[in-house]
Amino acid sequence: MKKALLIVDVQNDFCPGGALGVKDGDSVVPVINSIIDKFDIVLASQDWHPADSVHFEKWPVHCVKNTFGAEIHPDINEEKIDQFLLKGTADKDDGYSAFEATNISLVEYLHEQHIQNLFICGLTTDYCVKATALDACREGFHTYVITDAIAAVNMNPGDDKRALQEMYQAGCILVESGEI
Ligand code: VGL
Ligand code: ZN
Repeated sequence: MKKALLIVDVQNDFCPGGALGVKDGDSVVPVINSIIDKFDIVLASQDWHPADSVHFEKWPVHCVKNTFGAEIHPDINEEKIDQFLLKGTADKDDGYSAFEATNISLVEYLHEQHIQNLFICGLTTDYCVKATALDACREGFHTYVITDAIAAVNMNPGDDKRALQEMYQAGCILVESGEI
């Protein structure tokens, strides 16, 4: 069965020093690089907001399209990415899930490529990774969440653990990178 890696939002603004930098955000990068060659297809989503998005009523301004903060972390080799997914592009919604990408239909793309197994990693555990993983389960993909290649906002302590529990209960399979 073909498998794809979906790297969610490993962008400068979610890494330490960024506008919405999360603790250990950049620690996912070497883990991702250690597994990136094991997949038939590699996808990367990018939070890609208009500067006037209503999203910024909830969050500090981050990942404004075509800015440095919205670029993928420089240590991820973009040549290995087959398809980019731009999301959060509307000015009126959050667009947390990569399945809400507006440049392509992710579901149609995965079906065309005959992908059944979808491995998800990246940022952030409690928002975009979670929303993407829940959508993937709902769409019927065998959905794996790579637990040592994700990092959380943790607005409230324990949000990361609750998010993992929610993904597990929805049918996601939790794996470590070494098991792939
Ligand atoms: C995200 C907060 C706001 C994420 C995006 O990528 O998880 N979190 N926008
Ligand atoms: Zn955002």
